[in-house]
Amino acid sequence: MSEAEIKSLEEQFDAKIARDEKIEPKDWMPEKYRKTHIRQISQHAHSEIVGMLPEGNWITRAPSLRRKVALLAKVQDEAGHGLYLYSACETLGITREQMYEDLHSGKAKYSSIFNYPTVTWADMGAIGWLVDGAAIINQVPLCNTSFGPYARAMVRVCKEESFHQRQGYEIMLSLCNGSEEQKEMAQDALNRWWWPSLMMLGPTDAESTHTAQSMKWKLKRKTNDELRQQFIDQTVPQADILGLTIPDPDLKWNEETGHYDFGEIDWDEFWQVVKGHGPMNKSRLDARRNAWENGAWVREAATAYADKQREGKEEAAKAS
Ligand code: FAQ
Repeated sequence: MSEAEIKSLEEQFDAKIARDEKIEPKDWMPEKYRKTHIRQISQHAHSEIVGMLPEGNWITRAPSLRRKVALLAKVQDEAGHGLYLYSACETLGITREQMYEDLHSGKAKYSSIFNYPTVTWADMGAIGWLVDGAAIINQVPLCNTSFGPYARAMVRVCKEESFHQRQGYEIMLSLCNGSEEQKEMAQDALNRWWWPSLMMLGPTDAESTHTAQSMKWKLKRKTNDELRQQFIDQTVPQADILGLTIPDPDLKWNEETGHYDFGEIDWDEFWQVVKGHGPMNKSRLDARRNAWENGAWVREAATAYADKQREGKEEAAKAS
């Protein structure tokens, strides 16, 4: 393709983005747009699948049948979200095997938040309330992202996340209305999950390598800092209703800005976790690698069955 042809395609692409039209898989797109979408969507898919592990740990220990059914449904939804996202990503020309390989080799990232342990039942409440709460704030703008398959996947994901957030908040509410010990458990879970939930929304805008370009492409509709502030402003009144204290002595309503001011985030901890040195990184990756290896016979059996079905159809077609 000549330089003039590429320039014309780029202009048409930019005009489409400016008109808020969706980019579809068969449309021409700059190589960097394709690559950055593969990066973000595959990391998002990996986060959903790895994100099943901290809660999966509690399914057999849920305190009642009702809680067990709700938690089971939530974890299954997360598997579904991973599958829509892997499918959306495949439309950009990467295979699912390649994405899994990148996760298992440690090349691809997944969300930092899933590298923390779930030590009490209250953690199921805190994850639903805070982690799904932050995920919704991050993902609602993605329903309007410029790449069609990603935007459409996000619409359904967000509907399900809203149920997830409510089931978590309801667990917290029950614990806070329960015995003194139960309320302490809820406070302890908030203390451990608050700061990692703020980190989950990504580095500050000043430190973020991709935000500026992703905003231009309308992949991101809001910056990491904007989303973090929105999350804090939304969540503090919810903690007040629960009667819990956010573990940040610098948290204060600011009349002038109309937002909460908050304390310094420990970015060293964030980067340590992102680089693989969080409390559960090794265990999470080992679990995913083992699942892949132990599932080899299922993939082989499914492929053999599909081959047999196809051969059967071909023979039937020849005979008729
Ligand atoms: N963890 O330049 P930026 C969920 C990396 S789903 C690890 O700001 P970007 C549902 C980033 O990749 C949770 N790494 O990057 C659920 C980049 O490194 P790279 C996942 C992080 O992409 C709930 C570098 O730092 N959600 O929770 C993190 O513009 C409950 C520089 O960062 C999504 O994936 C992090 N937290 O903005 C499931 C949403 N933050 O790739 C189960 C879609 C940043 O150059 C239970 N993704 N990094 O090597 C996004 O919105 C964006 O990708 C951000 C990061 C906002 C996460």
